[in-house]
Amino acid sequence: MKRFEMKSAAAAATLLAMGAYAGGAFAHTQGGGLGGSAAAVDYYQVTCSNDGSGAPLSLEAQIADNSGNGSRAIALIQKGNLASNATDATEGDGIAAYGAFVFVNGGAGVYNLSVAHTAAAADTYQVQFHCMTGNNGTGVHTGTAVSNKQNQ
Ligand SMILES: [Ca+2]
Repeated sequence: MKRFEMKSAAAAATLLAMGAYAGGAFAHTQGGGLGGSAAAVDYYQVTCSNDGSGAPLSLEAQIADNSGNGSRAIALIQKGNLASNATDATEGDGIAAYGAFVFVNGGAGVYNLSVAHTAAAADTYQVQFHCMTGNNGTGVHTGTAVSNKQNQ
């Protein structure tokens, strides 16, 4: 377990560096790793607010599963009575190969973003998310902040 944590930290640092390179103010990415338990969940809260670009209407999110090990990483986003589930069609093909964006039209406020996986294996992943001024990820990017609440 200790060994995985060190590898995971190195992977996260690489992901962060690449995220910074890829993108300026619009790059809202979160890299992480899920441990060996199939029940592992990394839980984040993403807060959408008006940063001057406009009031948020939706949060969009997509995930890249960077570990081709038969355990699929998924991202569930939820606010109020609305939820959506992002998956990556091809595991292990690199952090730039994200799955499709999914959307929750929850307006301003706090969205729950949980990353889980389907089997007992060590997975590394990267999630990208943006608060947008239109429904279904349309409009322009607006205030987006993330905090990690659980790291497994
Ligand atoms: Ca995987």
